[in-house]
Amino acid sequence: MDVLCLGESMCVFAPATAGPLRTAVELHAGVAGAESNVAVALARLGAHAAWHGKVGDDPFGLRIKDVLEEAGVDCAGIGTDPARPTGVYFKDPGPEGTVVHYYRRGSAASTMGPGHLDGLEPPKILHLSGITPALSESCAALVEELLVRRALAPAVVSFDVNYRPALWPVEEAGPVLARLADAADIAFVGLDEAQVLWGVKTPEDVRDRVPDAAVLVVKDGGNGVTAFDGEERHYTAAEPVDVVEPVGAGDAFAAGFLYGRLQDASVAASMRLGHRLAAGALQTVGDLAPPPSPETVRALLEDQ
Ligand code: KDG
Repeated sequence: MDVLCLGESMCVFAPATAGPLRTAVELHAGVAGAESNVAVALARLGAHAAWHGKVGDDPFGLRIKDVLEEAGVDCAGIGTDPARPTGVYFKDPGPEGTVVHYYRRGSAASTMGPGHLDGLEPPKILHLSGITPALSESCAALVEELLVRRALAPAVVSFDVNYRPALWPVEEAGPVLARLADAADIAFVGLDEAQVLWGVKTPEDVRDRVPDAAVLVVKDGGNGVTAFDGEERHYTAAEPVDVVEPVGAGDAFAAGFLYGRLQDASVAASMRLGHRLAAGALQTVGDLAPPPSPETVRALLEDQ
């Protein structure tokens, strides 16, 4: 197994035509989830990627399995909880941006806990995010077990901070997410979320807050990405794009970066592939865009 991604996936509904949820008559349905997005993007690039999580015994859970399987994700690790629903959420577009309404408390995924991955072969990379510890106490304990205590012993643990304010307040999330990011081999964080979580201003400030992550990737939207790799600092500019919808761009970046690392590409080259995947996600309404061609991937991963 190249990459095992663990987290919660949900069905997402958004107005099918412009306008707020309150008056929408038709809704567009899809599948969403930060970690499953990473698995899908990696599988589309040709990696052996699995998504582990729990869904309810309901049509939403079946839909998640169908969509991930169709994308080539290894779904053998999807558990079903007959007593709990699959989480869902709704997007409400408005003049101030899109507001998200989650219906996921008590979901099947929220019952994951320590021991969830017991007995599995360690993958090359285990990818987790800061959404999971916000789901429930048992999910938080599972992340501690896998990330801090390294229960599964993968070669690399990757952690995307992914702060979701609707799930937990900043006072609670800030210290927890800094500690978890610091325990990772590869940590991703947006500069904007780092500012909210830790009151920092620059990528260097973020490095001071997260000094121990072996590789720390600080994403600053259209301003580019700075990565700290031990003592080295790398910067790459973002690709200029007309943004259609930003959701999923962070997951796409993480997938591109991790794919580069799987191919033993340098940090700088992995950032280039991350940017290319993120650019695709920014230009599409859904979370992810089709992958670049294998020739483009190879060219981006070559050191220039
Ligand atoms: O990164 C995109 C995710 O935020 C979206 O797919 C939904 O996983 C999600 C969440 O918990 O907000």
